[in-house]
Amino acid sequence: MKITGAKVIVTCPGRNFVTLKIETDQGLYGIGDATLNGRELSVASYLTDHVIPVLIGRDASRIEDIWQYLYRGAYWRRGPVTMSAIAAVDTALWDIKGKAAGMPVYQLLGGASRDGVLVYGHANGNDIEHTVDEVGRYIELGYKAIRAQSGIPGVKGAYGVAKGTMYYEPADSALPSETVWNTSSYLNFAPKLFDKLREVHGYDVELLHDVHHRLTPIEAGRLGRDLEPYRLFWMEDCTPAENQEAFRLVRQHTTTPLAVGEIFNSIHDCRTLIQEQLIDYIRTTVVHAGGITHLKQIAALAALYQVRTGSHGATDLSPACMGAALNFDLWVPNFGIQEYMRHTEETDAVFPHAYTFDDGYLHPGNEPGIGVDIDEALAAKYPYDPKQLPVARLTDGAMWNW
Ligand code: GCO
Ligand code: MG
Repeated sequence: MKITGAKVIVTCPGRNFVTLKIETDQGLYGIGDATLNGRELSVASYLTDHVIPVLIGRDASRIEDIWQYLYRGAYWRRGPVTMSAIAAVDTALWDIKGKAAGMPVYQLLGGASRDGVLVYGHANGNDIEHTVDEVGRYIELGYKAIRAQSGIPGVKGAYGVAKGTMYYEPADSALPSETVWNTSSYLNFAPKLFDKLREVHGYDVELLHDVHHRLTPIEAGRLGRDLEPYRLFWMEDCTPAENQEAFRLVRQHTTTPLAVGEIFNSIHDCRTLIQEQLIDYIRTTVVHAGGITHLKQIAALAALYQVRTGSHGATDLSPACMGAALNFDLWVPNFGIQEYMRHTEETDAVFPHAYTFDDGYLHPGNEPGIGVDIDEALAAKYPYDPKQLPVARLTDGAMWNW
């Protein structure tokens, strides 16, 4: 089965998405997500200018060989742009293979290991009371696991607090908006938030929290310890992980489970974290970590150390990524949880999909391939709208990690 054509579709049904569509001489096509929030056109160019020309004429069934060809062949290995581009090709080829076999991708991977994919939703509010109400609303919607983020008194633009309550999108302006971060206010506040959440909602619901790279390792250790009574499912990205060894210090101080990896793009980014059992959940995802082919390797390494998966699933990852992720999640033996932020109705209309939510679980459906399509005519009605992620500064004006 030969690849006869490929194109990149950039569309903005509420937010920007980059999608690769690969066509074959047998009339089958596949799609893959290539969205890198705030840097979308870099991946679009990488695909159009450098990858598509070398795909034409190749055998679409040789997924592994094409992955190796693009990874080794670039010479310049790794990095979010390269790995998102490779992921898009990889996902589209798994989609094609599934369609050729008449099976959903999870069947090709080895079949379902579970009946459904446990997901967590995002509840956020302007203050503790509001966040407590929002968590209650998610419980009513059927969620078994909920991430809670709250505005912090005196902190302008705390991470994770949406303007609306259902659809959160941090990339909100053409030039990065500026937020201010205050570590001591946050460290004093966060335990109070979870104390109230447990008092009102009890311990049956799983609660998660994202620190979004804001703390130093010793501060992260202290927060983890202070949150221990509230039994978090995980504390996410508590400190930047470029230096993986930094997590030794965090780990020495807390038994709160740790999750890291949404900005990783390679197994090498998480090798030390996994092999030294410095984390409990690895958050690499299909689109930013080289596709299903590479995610399989990361998950297999993680399984040796009882580290489970917890893939990133924010709204900047398109439904095409979600469809692929859910097929992966239904199969992967060491699955932990899947993040699920709902897309807007406009986005869902551009990407018709087979996956469904029921009582806290998603299922990828049984359509052949990844179970997600793109309506190109509709996509064309939503032109690219440049948007960037915010930046964060400390109260003295110095740059910090957003
Ligand atoms: C998460 C993430 C996101 C990111 C976003 C950046 O845990 O869902 O931290 O909200 O900030 O994906 O584009
Ligand atoms: Mg996160």
